[in-house]
Amino acid sequence: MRIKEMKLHPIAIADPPLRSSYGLHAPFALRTIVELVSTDGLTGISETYGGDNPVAALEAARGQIIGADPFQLTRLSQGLTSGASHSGDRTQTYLVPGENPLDQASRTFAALEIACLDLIGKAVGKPVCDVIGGRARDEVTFSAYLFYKHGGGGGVGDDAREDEYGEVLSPQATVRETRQMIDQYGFREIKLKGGVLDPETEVETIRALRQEFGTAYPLRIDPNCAWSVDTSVEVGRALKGELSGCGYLEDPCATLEGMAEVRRRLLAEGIETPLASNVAVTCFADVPEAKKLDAVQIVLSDPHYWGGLRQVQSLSHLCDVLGMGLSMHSNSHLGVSLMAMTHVAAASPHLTYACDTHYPWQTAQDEVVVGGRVPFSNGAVRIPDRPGLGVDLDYDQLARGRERYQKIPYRKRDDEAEMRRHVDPNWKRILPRW
Ligand code: GKR
Ligand code: MG
Repeated sequence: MRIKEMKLHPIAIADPPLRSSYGLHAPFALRTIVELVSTDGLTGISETYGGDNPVAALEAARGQIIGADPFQLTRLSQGLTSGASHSGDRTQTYLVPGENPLDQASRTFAALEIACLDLIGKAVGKPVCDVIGGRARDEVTFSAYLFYKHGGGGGVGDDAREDEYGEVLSPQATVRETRQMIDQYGFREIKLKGGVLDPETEVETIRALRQEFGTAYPLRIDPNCAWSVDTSVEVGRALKGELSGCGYLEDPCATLEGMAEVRRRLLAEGIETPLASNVAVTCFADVPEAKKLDAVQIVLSDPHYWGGLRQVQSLSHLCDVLGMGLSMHSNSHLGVSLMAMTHVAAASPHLTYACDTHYPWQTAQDEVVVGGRVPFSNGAVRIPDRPGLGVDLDYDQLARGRERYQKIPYRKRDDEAEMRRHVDPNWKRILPRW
């Protein structure tokens, strides 16, 4: 079996005005759907980052993927990543990968690897998680991923979506948002994207969530480096009880050194809340350093930027060996990504935290998989009893996504510019802000 064709589908999907320390989500998120067609007439699919740069990087790999044997992933990876090294500003890496050659190469390879694994699964009649070594679990749990947000459901004009959650800019509104999301999806763990309101209000939000949902729902907060070391320690102290158990404090401040200091100071006060990261740790080379400094106790994996499903499995093993925990990060995405995340989480035994997902923020109108939205039951997605990723493309929906992409001016994510356009003309991302 050889790959004879690669089709790239840049699409745009409505995205609500979610806030984070990066700024504001634009009314549309950009994604790219990849199709690899084999000489046997099978098609493997994947979903990855959208916009000009990711599409150009995939285009540049066309010569290496056409004619390739989808089973020979090691060679493909060598071809795409050799010579690339990590550089650039880590606090931005997963938003704007363009400046970091290894990040971009890992992402390009990941998109191709996932489509190859879907193809292999279809060729041998097995689900992807069983192709990559077999599953440790049949279903994967996800967390309620809460955002402070402005009013609006995302999209514009004919593509404007219903505002399911309304404006959420206070602790009370966040409790309402959480209740609504949990009622709909059955999530059993909760993550709040912080770094938006002042830290006292965010502490109050976490306390309100604890009061409403009780200790059975582990809580996490992730301000994406918006706090200084001192503020991170203060929040860690204030939320000592709330973030204990299976909770964690994610990227409270920038850099491994900053995180290490927060950890030292919290431990000195007897506070063992683990620190998690998808900003200070974004590649394998960061992991030993994070361990040595005791800066990070839980790494957030992500098949889209850690170099595919098998690299996430390697990361799972590495974290296990080093005595570190493993969770999973997400960005705005549709069902193809959700299934790739589900398959790899099922086949990564050490991944014990409920994975992040932005899925509740997208709608059926934008979904590109046949049958519409991927179902959740009790906050979990089951591995479908079907070969490959277990989802097929709805070509009418895909065409709508492509048309939407053509209509809009956005070609890369820029939350800071969006914030200036809609909320505050002088807004800048300042680290630390508090
Ligand atoms: O969607 O605004 C967002 C998030 O802040 C996202 O960009 C981050 O990648 O969810 C992410 C995180 O955990 O840092
Ligand atoms: Mg994070």
